[in-house]
Amino acid sequence: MRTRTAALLAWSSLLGLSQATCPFADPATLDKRDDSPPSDFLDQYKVDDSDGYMTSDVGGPIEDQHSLKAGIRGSSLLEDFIFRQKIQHFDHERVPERAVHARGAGAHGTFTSYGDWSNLTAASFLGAAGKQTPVFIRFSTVAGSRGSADTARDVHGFATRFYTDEGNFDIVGNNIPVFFIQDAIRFPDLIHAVKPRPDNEIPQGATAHDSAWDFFSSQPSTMHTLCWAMAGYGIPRSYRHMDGFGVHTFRFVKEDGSSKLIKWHFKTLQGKASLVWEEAQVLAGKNADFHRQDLWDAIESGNGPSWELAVQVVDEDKALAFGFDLLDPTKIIPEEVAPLTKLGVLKLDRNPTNYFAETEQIMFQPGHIVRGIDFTEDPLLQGRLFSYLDTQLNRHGGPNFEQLPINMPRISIHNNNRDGAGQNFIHTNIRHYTPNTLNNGFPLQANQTHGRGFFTAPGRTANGNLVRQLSPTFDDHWSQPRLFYNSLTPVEQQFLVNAMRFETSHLTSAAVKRRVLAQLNRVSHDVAARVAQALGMDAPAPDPTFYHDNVTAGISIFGGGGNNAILLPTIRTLRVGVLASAGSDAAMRAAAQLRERLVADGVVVAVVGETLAQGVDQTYSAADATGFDGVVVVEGAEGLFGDGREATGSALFPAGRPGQVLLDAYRWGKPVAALGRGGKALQSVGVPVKGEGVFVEKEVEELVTGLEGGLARFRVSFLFSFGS
Ligand code: HDE
Repeated sequence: MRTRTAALLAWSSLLGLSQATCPFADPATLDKRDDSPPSDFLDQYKVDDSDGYMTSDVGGPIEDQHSLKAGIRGSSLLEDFIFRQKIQHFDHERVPERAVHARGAGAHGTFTSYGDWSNLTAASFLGAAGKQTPVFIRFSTVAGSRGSADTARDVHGFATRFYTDEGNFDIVGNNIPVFFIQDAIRFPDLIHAVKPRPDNEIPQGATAHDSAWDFFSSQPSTMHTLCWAMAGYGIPRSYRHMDGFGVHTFRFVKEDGSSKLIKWHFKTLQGKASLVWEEAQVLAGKNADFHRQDLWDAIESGNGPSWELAVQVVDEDKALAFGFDLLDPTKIIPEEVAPLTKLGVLKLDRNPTNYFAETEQIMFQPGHIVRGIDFTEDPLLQGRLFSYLDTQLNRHGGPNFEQLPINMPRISIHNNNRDGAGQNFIHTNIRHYTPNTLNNGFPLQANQTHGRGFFTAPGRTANGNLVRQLSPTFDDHWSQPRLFYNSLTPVEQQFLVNAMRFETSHLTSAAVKRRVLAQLNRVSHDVAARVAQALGMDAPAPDPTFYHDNVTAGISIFGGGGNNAILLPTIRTLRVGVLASAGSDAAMRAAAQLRERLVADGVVVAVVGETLAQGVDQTYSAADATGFDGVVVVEGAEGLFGDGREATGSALFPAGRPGQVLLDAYRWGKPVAALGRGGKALQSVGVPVKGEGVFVEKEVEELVTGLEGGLARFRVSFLFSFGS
């Protein structure tokens, strides 16, 4: 049984805390860091309880199932140190949840650089082809609290830590490349507006309420991010099916000090895909853990997700060259203006061992930066550099949060920061000040030319009068939302309109509704008119100042449907429900055959039956279309479907469940299929057997070909009755 003491001993020796072994003690070794991490740095902290006696926190063996009492029916005693310690520890189990992004899930992985990128940056983790760096990514929603549903419509956090050999580097990004506001000082207002009402704490993790849209419509810088969030980007199919973005413009700095402006992108190698809104709402009740479960299962099955890390690179003197300001975080740089350079690939392959110790305690900061990368003057970024450090102090209760195992850099730490609550290190240097002579000047100062130190891009300048205002180059809030809207396919535009209709239908204030329509109308009269129709209000007259017909690449999630659908690069890990009948041998044989065939292609199969008989994974009473990316009815099960309302074959599930699963899958645009006489089930619930995304075949092989093609087109190319 590994003890905490042993772990701490291993830790301090790994970190070279003894001055005798400190790599900085001998100047000859200054640039030769040999702190190569063990295969899993966190292993040394893991506590294995698979044998041995229970102990108190200070190590003595104990029993802790009964408190100490004065007499068998008497009062408990204050002297019961076992009781006090156990209850006290429990009372302090929670730390404050994140003020935003409280709900999330994370995993470990590795980044591998495609090349030596010293032509762009001095960052060492990008310094050689094949160079590997451990990473941890935490995905999240923003508004909901820690126990909220994964599928709330929201911007999603995409925070990545690189444990580089020159210190930790975090890209604390989102799955949407722009943000609601342009100056950090407005962040508390934004979050107060979107969070639940202060009187009744309603609604949880949702923006369909007056205060959110009161703020959005009074603060038009929100329009661009709102459009992304109302399109499929707000309800991704999984964390694995979304891109990530650094949002702000940053800088790459080379060894010689020259710098360029960059934007970070993480491009999903699973393909982009989104849920549909009704499905997301149903999921919030049926499986609030849908996204964390998906990520966990994919990694456990050896199908961990990957992203390519890419940058758009722009010359320093081009910050204002494209008709907007690169310091404005509400703007994308269209890919036509600055193409993506793919720097490397990042793969997640290990789930956390302990959610709290890893996912909850990882403390990201945009200020965790490494040599070769630098900030810009983006006023949102500048404010974040304060906020994240401050929030970590609040969550941890002291300044030593970087010493938590998940936050520890994978290289040794040497500085004169001392003490504080929870200090884990035993510093041996008694001359903990600089300059000193009594410790031979150590630790030395590292900079651009000595010790591969961090340095600020030497070309950066600042001057000007002190002003409390935003630059007028941040003023256009409507051209880019329109660019976004123009770049969606008609089905996706409808998706966005439907989302706006849903949200604004919840508003009670007529003034807010009118202001929302006025803002939408500056983006698109078409959108404003369609939303106004649902609200029963008159559409405002066109407001064409910012109207244009430009489009840009990379916006559409699903593509145009049919042959123009954007295909997913892989259907591995997508889930197919095989609707069978435990009472029919033919159905169970066909289900087994289908399972074998689909599993061979990496598809996850769940066979559904009336009872958990051999070969059945789920009952009809537990199964739901939300759990599947595609659904098949096999021959022999058709008798269970009745007319979609009546249960005809069994009293083991609520009336109409099989038909409900099938119909929901179809309504939500998922491919549905039937084998042989199973086609009757489609007819009995009103699914057109020749409809788009519907595959009725006699042979398993043909059915699998059709169904897998449908899965790759990821449903929305089939979306029909979706409004207008
Ligand atoms: Fe955050 N944000 N944020 N944010 N943010 C936090 O930090 C904040 C912003 C983002 O998985 C908090 O550790 C301010 C933009 C992610 O642990 C807090 C402003 C982007 C995460 C905070 C912003 C983000 C956070 C809450 C406006 C995308 C979760 C807990 C200036 C580029 C990280 C914490 C994780 C978390 C402040 C705006 C992304 C309160 C003041 C823009 C992914 O410090």
